[in-house]
Amino acid sequence: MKLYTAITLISTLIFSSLSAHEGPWTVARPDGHAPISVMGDHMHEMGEWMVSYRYMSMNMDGLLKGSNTVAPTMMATGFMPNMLPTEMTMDMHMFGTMYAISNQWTLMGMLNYLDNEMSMPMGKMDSSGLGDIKIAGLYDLAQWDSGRRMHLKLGLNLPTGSIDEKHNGNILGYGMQLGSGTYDFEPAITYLAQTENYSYGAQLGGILRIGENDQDYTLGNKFEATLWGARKITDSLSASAKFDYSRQSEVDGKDTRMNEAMSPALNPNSQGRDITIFGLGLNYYFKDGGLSGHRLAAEWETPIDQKVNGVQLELDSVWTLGWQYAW
Ligand SMILES: [Cu+2]
Repeated sequence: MKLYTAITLISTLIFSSLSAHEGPWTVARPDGHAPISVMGDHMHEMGEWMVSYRYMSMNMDGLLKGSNTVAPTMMATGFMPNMLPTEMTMDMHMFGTMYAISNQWTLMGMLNYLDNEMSMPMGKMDSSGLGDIKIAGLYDLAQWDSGRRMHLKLGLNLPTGSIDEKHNGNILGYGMQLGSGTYDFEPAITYLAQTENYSYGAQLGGILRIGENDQDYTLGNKFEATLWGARKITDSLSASAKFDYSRQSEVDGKDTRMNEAMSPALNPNSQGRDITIFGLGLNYYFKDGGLSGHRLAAEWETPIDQKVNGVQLELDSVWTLGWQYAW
């Protein structure tokens, strides 16, 4: 219930006619960009370029069955105790670029490098390498004079990441693979609003997998809703709070190289989750001087509610650090 109260509160803030500022929405302030974990939140003006780098570190610890903590035993989980994950870290390096071909369309591309590590009583395993490449077009839907605007994202995930990652010759679980193996359609709609000292945003998006990969399985489709608000503290610094709800279904089909009875990591029904995350962030915008056009941002996120499909590690925290430069 806490969640719904929070969402109602934030929605009210966004949609009520709070003293919106005069003139169109502007990017030229620290909260002109969303919290750093939000993708495709802003557009550019015709001819403008942006490059960005994000480092994201996700930490998982302890086991959940549904929404309850479970003991790492055969009895409680139905899996071999020595093949139950105890912790996992996923580090991601994300390199992005944006270019506005017109005032209506901004194109973006993102390349990820992943570094995963998972521990089980039988040992540690890791995988690393290029992930899936994402391309997208952002289309300006509407701009109002009172500091509001709305845009659509049409994104495509290209299956460049490996789904054949192994450890000592054995195929690693779904979560340790570097890509989905499928072309995925990633649409989103984003609404932005600014007042003199505050800004708000809402984004609804999803991942729709197209077909199955060459191992005859499809990762779950995903739905995601994000709401954030930020306070401009100075002309260069803003602080943000964010709620993010996402739901991803289990794997459809299965990778026949994996023995699904051995470990939840190898089980198609122990993938995907319902999760609500709360995040706190800071954006810094270099307005003038030699670093004009550069931005730095940091965000820390932690779940307030999660329910996994089957048996899975519990998400503990996510850190995202980012640099962006537009010209
Ligand atoms: Cu940009």
